[in-house]
Amino acid sequence: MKTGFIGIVGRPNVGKSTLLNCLTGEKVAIATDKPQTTRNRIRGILTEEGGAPGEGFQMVFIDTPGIHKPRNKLGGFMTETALGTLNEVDAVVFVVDGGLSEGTGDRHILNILAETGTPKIAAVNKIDLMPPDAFKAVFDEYSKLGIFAKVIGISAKDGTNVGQLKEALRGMLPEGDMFFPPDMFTDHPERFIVSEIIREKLLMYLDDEIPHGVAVEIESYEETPALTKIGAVIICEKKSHKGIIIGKQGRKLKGIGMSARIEIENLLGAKVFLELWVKVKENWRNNDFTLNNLGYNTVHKPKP
Ligand SMILES: Nc1nc2c(ncn2[C@@H]2O[C@H](COP(=O)(O)OP(=O)(O)OP(=O)(O)O)[C@@H](O)[C@H]2O)c(=O)[nH]1
Ligand SMILES: [Mg+2]
Repeated sequence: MKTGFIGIVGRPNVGKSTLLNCLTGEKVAIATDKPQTTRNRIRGILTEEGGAPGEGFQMVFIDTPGIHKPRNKLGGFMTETALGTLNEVDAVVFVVDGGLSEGTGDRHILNILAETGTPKIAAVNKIDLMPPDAFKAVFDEYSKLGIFAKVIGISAKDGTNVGQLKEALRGMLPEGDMFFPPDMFTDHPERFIVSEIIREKLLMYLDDEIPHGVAVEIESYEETPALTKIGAVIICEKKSHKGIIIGKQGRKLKGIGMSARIEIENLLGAKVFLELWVKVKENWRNNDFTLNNLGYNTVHKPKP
């Protein structure tokens, strides 16, 4: 069968994580309207065994942080993680927001992609928001670069043309054995997904600069037959941010906790008791020790 790894890369907020979820049919990655939502590589697996001989495949998608000009060590880790993926996969999907004009950020990534030998597809996303004539111009622009084996207009939100993208990617993968059991859709531990769900609710409930400065650390995780008890610390950068996160009479934090708990219960199929604390760690995004503790530490060196 066809098996391989596929990197999903692009600028922040273009819809990479939404695409990962659409491709796998599962909510593997958190996706919000805030740029720089994804901070690690997120792996999602899609296996199709049936059909005619030779039609089966296993695709391991690697969603990556949005590539941007870093302003702190966390941003540096994120961009390095994304770029390090390019040479470690069998195919790359470069996602662009069709509604945005090409910026210096895109040109920077395009230059890197042009030098990367891995086969590439450009996915012009959010076509549901684009008038058809606008798509034609973007399609021509990316086609004439000569970097991409294919340019496809998609909507990761409603699934338009995502099947076509999948088909094109299948054709790029080598023959091989499965890397993961066929029913597995991610290899991330539940604790990690739980911390991401809490972070997603924080991003959704908070405005302005605070979301970028929060992180979630699972402190305790206890499974009993009756319920799963989870204790998590929300790290933020300023005392004033802590006050905003907690809210008047603790209302904001309560809302965040409740919506996270409902989703975690769905994920685990168990009753959950979720306890959240908020801690201030000034400038943690530049603190190696804290970054390391939070798992923002793996340096991906491209293959020689
Ligand atoms: N209308 C529309 N919105 C989309 C589409 N795909 C993604 N979005 C929205 O775009 C926003 C960003 O989506 P994400 O999937 O988080 O984007 P990302 O590229 O993973 O972002 P980072 O992780 O921050 O780099 C969210 O509000 C999505 O709902 C699409 O096809 N159409
Ligand atoms: Mg993302």
